[in-house]
Amino acid sequence: MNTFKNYIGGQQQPPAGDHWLDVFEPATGAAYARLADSGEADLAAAVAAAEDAFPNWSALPAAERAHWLNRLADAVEAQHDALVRAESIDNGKPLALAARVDIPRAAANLRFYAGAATQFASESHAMGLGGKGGAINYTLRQPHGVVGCISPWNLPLYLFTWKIAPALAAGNCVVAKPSEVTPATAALFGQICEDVGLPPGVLNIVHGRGAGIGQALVEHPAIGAISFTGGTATGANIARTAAPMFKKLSLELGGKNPTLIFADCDFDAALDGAVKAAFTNQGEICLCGSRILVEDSLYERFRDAFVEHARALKVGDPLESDVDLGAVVSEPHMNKILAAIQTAGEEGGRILTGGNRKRIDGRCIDGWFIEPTVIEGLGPDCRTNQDEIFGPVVTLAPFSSEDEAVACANGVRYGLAASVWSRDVSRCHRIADKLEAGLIWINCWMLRDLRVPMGGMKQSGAGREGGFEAMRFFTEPKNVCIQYDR
Ligand code: TXE
Repeated sequence: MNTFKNYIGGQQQPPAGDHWLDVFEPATGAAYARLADSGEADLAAAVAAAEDAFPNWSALPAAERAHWLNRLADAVEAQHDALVRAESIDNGKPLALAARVDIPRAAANLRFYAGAATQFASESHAMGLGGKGGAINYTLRQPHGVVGCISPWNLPLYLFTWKIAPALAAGNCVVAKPSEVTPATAALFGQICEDVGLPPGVLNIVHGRGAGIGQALVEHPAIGAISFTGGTATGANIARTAAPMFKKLSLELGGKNPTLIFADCDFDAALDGAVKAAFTNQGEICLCGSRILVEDSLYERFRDAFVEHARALKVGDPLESDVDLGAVVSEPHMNKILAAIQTAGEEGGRILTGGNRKRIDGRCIDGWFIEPTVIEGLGPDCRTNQDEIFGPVVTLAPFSSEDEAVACANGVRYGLAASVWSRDVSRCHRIADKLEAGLIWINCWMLRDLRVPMGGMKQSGAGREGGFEAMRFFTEPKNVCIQYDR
C-alpha cells in the first residue's frame, strides 16, 4: 500500500503522532493508500521550517525564485505520465482529462508565476502640492512571511499549484494543506521538490483532515495570509476563525452557474459547450454550468439534442482511454449527489435521462459512478436550482425574454461564473454587464487566460486569484511618501 507522508523542512516525514488516514480509489471504492493524519506538532515543525527559510527566500532576486518555479515545472512535465495516473486513481477523473488539463495546467501555473515573479511591479504616484513643491509616493510590496494554502479535491494538483506558485513567486514561504480526499499528486509534488533540491522549508506540505490540521493552520498565529478553495460552508468557517486575527484571506468557493442559450446561437457550438460545461470532471468543477436556460423558441430542439448527447457519454473506468466520465470523488459525495437527485424528484422535476448510480462491470463494480442526469420542470427557486450539487446533474428550463433569463441567472446566492451563447454581439455585452458573476464566457466555456482575475461575487467568495491579483494578495503594500521643494 502507498504511504503519503508530509513534506517538511525539505524531507518526507511521517506524522509525529503516527496517525494515518485511508485514501480511497473512487473507481473501485477500495482503500489504496494511507495518508499522514497530521497534528499540531507537524504544523509547528512546518511553520518553524518556513520561518527559518523565509529570510533567504524573500531576499533572493526575483529571477532566482522564477528559476526554482521553472525547475519545478520542468520536473512536473518530466513526470507527466506518473502524475496523470496518480491523479486519475486518486480522484476518479478520466485519465485523458488529467493528461489534457490537470497536469499540464499544474506545470503552466508554475511557469506563469515564474514569469510573474520577474514582471511584478509596484506603483508610484506623483502629487502636486499647489506651488509648494510636490511629493512622490511609491509602494513597496513585501511578502507576508509564512502563508497557508488550502486546496480541494476536484482539481487536486491544478489548484494546489495555482495557490503555492504565486505565494512563492512573491517571496513567501508556504505551509500547504491539500485535500485529504485526493492527496496523491501533492504528495508526489513534495517528492519532486525534494528531488530538485528546493531550499528546505520554502514549501511545506502537511496532510490530514480539514477539521484537524486544516483548522489548526487557519488558527496558527504565525500564518499571516490564507488562500482557500473549497466549499462555501468551509469558507465561512475559515473567515469566522481568521477575521478576528486580521489575517489576509482569499476565498474561492462554490457556484451554481447558469448557461444561457439564445435562439440565435450557433446551435452545434452551444450544444457542445453546454454538454462540456455540465459534465466535465463529472460536474465537479466550481465553474461547471449546472442550470441551463434556453430561449423558449429553441427549447424543445435543444433539450432533445442535449439529452441525446448526455445519454451518449460513456461513464466508465477512468483508466480506460475512451471514457467521458469517471467516478465521483467519494462515497459520501456520491450519496449527497444521489440525495439531491431524489430531492429534485420530490420537487416535481422530471428526469429526462440518468438519475441513478451506475454499476460498471469488472474491477470497478463497487466504484462510485453516477449517470449523467438531466432534469426539467423545476422553477428557479427550488433547492435543486439553488444548492450546489457538484456532480453530473443539470436542470433545463425555458425563458421567454432576455430580462427573465438574466433575473433567473442572477437569482441564486452564488455568483462565480456564467456562459452566454448568442450571435447578437450587442446582446452579449448587455447581458455580461448585468450578470452577477466573476467570470463570464461568451460563446465559450472554461477558456482561461491566467492573467485575468479569477473568483466570484456574492457567496462564491472574497478576493480574486489569477495574474497579478494573486501576487498582490500575497504581498503587503507599504507606501513611502517623499516630499520635495516645500
Ligand atoms: O470541501 P471542503 P468538501 C464544494 C462542493 C462540495 C462542497 C463540500 O459543493 O460538495 O464544497 O466539499 C479543507 N479549516 N466544493 O466538504 O471541506 C479540506 O481538508 C481549514 C467546491 O469536500 O471545503 C480541504 O483541503 N480547512 C470547490 C479543503 O478545505 C478545512 C471544490 C476543501 O474542503 C476545514 C471542492 C477547516 N475547518 C468542493 N474544513 C470549489 N470551489 O472548487 C475542511 N478544510
